[in-house]
Amino acid sequence: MINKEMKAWNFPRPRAAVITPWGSAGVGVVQVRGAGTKEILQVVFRPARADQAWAAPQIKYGELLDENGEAFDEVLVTCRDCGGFPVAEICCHGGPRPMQKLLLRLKQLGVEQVEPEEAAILPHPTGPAPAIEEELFRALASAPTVCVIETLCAQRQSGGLIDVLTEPEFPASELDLRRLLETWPIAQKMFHPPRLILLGPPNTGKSLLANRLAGRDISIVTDVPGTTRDYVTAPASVAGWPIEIVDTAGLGDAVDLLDAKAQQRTRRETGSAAFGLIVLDASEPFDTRAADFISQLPSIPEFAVVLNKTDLSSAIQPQELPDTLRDKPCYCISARTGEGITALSRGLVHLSGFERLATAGAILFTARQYDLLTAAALHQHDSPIARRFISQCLVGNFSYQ
Ligand SMILES: Nc1nc2c(ncn2[C@@H]2O[C@H](COP(=O)(O)OP(=O)(O)OP(=O)(O)O)[C@@H](O)[C@H]2O)c(=O)[nH]1
Ligand SMILES: [Mg+2]
Repeated sequence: MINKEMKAWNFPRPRAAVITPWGSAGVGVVQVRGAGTKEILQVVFRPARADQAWAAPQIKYGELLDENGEAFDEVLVTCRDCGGFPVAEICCHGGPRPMQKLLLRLKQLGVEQVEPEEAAILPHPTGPAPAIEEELFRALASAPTVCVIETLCAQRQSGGLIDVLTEPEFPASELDLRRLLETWPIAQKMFHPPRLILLGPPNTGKSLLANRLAGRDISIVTDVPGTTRDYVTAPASVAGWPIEIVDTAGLGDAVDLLDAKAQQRTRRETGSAAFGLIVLDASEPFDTRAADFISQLPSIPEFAVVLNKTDLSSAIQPQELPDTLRDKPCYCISARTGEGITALSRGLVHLSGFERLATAGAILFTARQYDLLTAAALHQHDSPIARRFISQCLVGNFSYQ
């Protein structure tokens, strides 16, 4: 419902977005912005001290009010000016209920709810934000891990993508464009995490290792061989990079129909994995189970070997591994104590390709950028048309005119 009072305000309509994750938490933040935001606050928010006008960066403490003027949450509110528009942030108590109630109230007042990605894009002080900055804010809003955030923020700093594309001399050669284009296949993984499959004979510690890498209990761990049946997947941050962990049923001679079916699933999942870890129990000499497993190893694009349980007496050394595994990177770890996990995590960052992003400087982070710079690379690097594609990549729409 948009009332008469609101119609008098200077539209565009105010918009609201929840900018913290849903779920139980200490605090949940709802952003409200656009013309009319301050008037909306006057309706839904009663400050504890009513005598103050809004002055950024002031934080006001007070209550949220429902349609009957009844208080339903105590909140902190900030309101600042951003590119000519007020932007308010209302810090509610955590848990979905107060935020849902606030959003409902805002909807009654004609406030449109938008996705958090949209909330991240604040009006640019000198007109519309250049396309690439808009993309940067959108990407940041969905960045899954700390290294992704750092990599994206670096694109605004010296040596980052914006800096490189705005250099008058860029591209000095076709190679400059090619180098940027080569970052895209890996940069895409920041938003589509590669799958890491844990494979091994039963009872070697795959599930305990999966829990370690994920930083939480995703899989059941017992000393009974054949504990994991259905494979278990979970997003994880490995040394700050996003990787999807896939814990699987142990492979070897199936002991019954259920085990055979579980192993079938393990093999099927291997097909969608970008890379893998072969987890072996270093505390036991190679037995027929391990040999059977290695002889039937499913094919994976890239993998490393993990000798687990180094906290127990070691029966296998890396140099004793069979030929099929000996030329692969090998990590001696204890999933129980955590020993060797840091080195393994670094190895996974290398195997996943993320390592190259950490040192790449400028990278491409959207398909639009990739398409436009590919188009530029199809022309002579310093031709006017190539430069127009590059300028379009920075600022907005391109036309051949
Ligand atoms: N001492 C020691 N025990 C470990 C280690 N890793 C795993 N274990 C133990 O080994 C047993 C099997 O661990 P799981 O993680 O369930 O092994 P799994 O490979 O997932 O087993 P399946 O699902 O049956 O294939 C459990 O008793 C774990 O506590 C380790 O690093 N050190
Ligand atoms: Mg398991």
